[in-house]
Amino acid sequence: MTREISSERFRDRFDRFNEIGATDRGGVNRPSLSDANRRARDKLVEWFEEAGLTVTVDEVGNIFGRREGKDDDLTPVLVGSHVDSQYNGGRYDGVIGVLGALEGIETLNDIGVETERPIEAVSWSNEEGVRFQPDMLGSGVFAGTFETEFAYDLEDKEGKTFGEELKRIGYRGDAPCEPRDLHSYFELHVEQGPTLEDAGLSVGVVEGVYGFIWFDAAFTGSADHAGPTPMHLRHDALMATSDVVEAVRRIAGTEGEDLVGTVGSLDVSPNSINVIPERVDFTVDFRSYDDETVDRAADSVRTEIDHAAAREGVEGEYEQIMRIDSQSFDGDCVETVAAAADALDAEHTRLVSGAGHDASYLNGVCPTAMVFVPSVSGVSHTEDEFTEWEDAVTGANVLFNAVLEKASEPADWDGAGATNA
Ligand code: HGY
Ligand code: MN
Ligand code: MN
Repeated sequence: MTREISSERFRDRFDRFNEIGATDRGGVNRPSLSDANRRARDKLVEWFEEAGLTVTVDEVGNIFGRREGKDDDLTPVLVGSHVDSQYNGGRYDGVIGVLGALEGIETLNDIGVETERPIEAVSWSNEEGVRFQPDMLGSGVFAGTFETEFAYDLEDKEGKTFGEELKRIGYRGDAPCEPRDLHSYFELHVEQGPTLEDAGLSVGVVEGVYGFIWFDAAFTGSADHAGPTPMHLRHDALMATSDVVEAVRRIAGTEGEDLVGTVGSLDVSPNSINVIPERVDFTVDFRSYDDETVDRAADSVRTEIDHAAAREGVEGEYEQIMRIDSQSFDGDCVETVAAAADALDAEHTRLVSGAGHDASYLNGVCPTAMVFVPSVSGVSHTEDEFTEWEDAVTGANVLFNAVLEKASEPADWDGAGATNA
């Protein structure tokens, strides 16, 4: 028997939540550990507590809301996403997954269902990685990939550390952030790509996530006057950078069928119209579902940086700041999502995510799967990000019924359909 959430309450919460850090163009600006992010966290804790959840904040600021089950010794089903955003990002990225998790729990409260297993809603810290790199930091520490001290020492462009900012906003919790026994993890997220919309479908059953690599890179040349300095005497950091930017596009176009490459951030100094650029700091992001493709692209771009530096007579440097392998989700959890979509008559397809998600790290801790809903025009990480509310509700219902199925599995579950709720 399928259960359905309250679309009205979900919508009301979604709109009220996105008033926090709202931008004039209909997006949100709630970067990690900013004041807006603190207000969003405060609102979430308030709603978790109103829903009767036991709230725990861990040492890197991950927020958990636990709903007890009949047998609290059973491992919990974890469900959630993140509420930090891009600078001037979208209203749906992450939020739809955290509020979708809460809405499912509220619905269980409404219908008075006590599940076999505890259910925990979660909001992971620093998923976006825009202010503090790497991204998916809170879930990465939870999965044991990063140490807590590594996270605390990360600095933003103003030299503020993650640890200081976390304490400043009051979310440096006491609970240890480390792997623990979980039954399974589910995450609802907007697709952030065109597949579902192109296919006219409302639900994506996500089978895995691309692997990716991030570099911080820089060229240091010689500043000089843009007028009297002959071209052959220049050591222009931006000219070397432009060779590498062109190379990233070429590598992505030639070294892998699904390979994508991006130079997303670039700072020029002294950044003056009539001064030859002395230094350029830039980033490189390569992704593919094939890990060897990612590694090949990384090798190629390192070679391109060395060659550009030699050609221009500048100093080149690069540092790998993020590397995560591609992930294939747990077959049983994926089938549970597909079965929930079928039971709800939600037309769906299976796909792999080009965007990174906290589920990538949870996949190393417990059986994990994701539910996607369409992004209009496939757009995301901008203020124009949009998902039809009907699709958001369908996705939240699929998530809810998949979680309910798993939370109904008793200790000695034999694999047959478990939901008796
Ligand atoms: O980079 C990503 O894919 C995610 O938004 N952190
Ligand atoms: Mn996200
Ligand atoms: Mn994102």
